[in-house]
Amino acid sequence: MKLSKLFIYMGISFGFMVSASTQAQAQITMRNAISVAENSHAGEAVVTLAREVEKRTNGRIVIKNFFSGSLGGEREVMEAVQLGTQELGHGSTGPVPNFVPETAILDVPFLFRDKAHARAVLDGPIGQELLAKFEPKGFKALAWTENGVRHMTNNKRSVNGPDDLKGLKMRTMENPVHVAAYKGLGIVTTPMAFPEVFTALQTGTIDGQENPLSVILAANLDQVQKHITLTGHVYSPSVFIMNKAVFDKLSKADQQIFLDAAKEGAKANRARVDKDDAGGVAELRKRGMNVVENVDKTKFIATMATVNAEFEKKFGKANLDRIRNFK
Ligand code: EAX
Repeated sequence: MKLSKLFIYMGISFGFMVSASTQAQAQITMRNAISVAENSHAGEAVVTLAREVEKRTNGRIVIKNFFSGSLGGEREVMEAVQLGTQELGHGSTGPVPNFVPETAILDVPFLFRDKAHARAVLDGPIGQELLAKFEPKGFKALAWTENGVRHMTNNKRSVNGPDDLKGLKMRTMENPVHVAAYKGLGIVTTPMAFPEVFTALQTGTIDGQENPLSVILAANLDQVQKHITLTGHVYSPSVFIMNKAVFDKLSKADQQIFLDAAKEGAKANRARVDKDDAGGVAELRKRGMNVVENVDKTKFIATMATVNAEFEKKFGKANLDRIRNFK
C-alpha cells in the first residue's frame, strides 16, 4: 500500500472514530408541549416521559417541556409535530380526528362505562390498532394517556338535567364528534382552542365549557365558573405523539426507550387523574363552586337520540359494539 493511500485510510477511519464518539456523547434535545399547567395530569405524563427518556439514555436525549399552551393550542402542537418543527406533543383527542379520522369513534359520548373500561380498550387491540393509524399521517403515537371523564360547567344556572343545557353557549374542543353531540343536547357550541378558554369565560364570550376535573382544577376554571354538574358525558383520551421521521431515525433501542417511557408517563398520568377525581369535588366546593353530583344519565342519552343514530351510521354499530362490549 502506498503511503498516501494509507494516510487516506487512516484519515477516514480516524474521522469515523471521532464522529462516532461525538455522536455517542452528543446530546439531542427535543421539545414537548401541553396546553395545561405543569402541576396537572398532563404535566405528570410529559414530565415522566422526559425523566425516563433522559435516565434510560444516560442523558443522551433530553426533552424540554413547555406548559400552559406556551407553544400554542393542541391543534397547533399537532401541526408542528406533523411538520417536524417540534419533535413531540401530548394532548387530548380534541383536534386529533382532524388529522387521524379513525380515532373519532373514541369521542362518542357515553361510549365507555367508566375509566377502567376505557383504559382496557385503549391498552388492548382496539387502542393499539388506532395508534397505528397515526403513522401514515406523519406521527408515531407512542401511547394512549388520559385526559379524564368530562363534566359541564357554566355561569348561568345549575344544570340538573338536559333541559337546563338548552341555549347555553359553551366552548367545545375543535372536535367534530363533540360539536355534533352537544348540538344534539341543545347547546350553542363554540369550538375554541383551550388556551383561549379562561379569558372567554371571564369576559362572558361563552357561558360554559366542559372538561375533566383534572383540567378544571389545573386551569383554575373555578375562578371564572360558578356551576359544575358531574355529567360524565364523555371519556376524553389523550395521547403522546412524536414526529414519525424523528422516531424512525432513532436506533431500535432508543425507539423502545421512548415506547417504554411513554407507558410510564401514562401510568403516572392515570394515577393523577384518579387522585383528581377522588378529591376534585371537595376541592371545587372549597373554591366556591356549586356542584351537582348526581344526574340521570339516561335522560342525556335519550335527548341525544337523533345524534346517537347518526353516530351508529357513521361509525358502524358493529364497531361501536366492539368497544362497548370489550371486557
Ligand atoms: O388537554 O381542550 C381541552 O378542553 C382539553 O381537554 C384540555 O386542553 C386538556
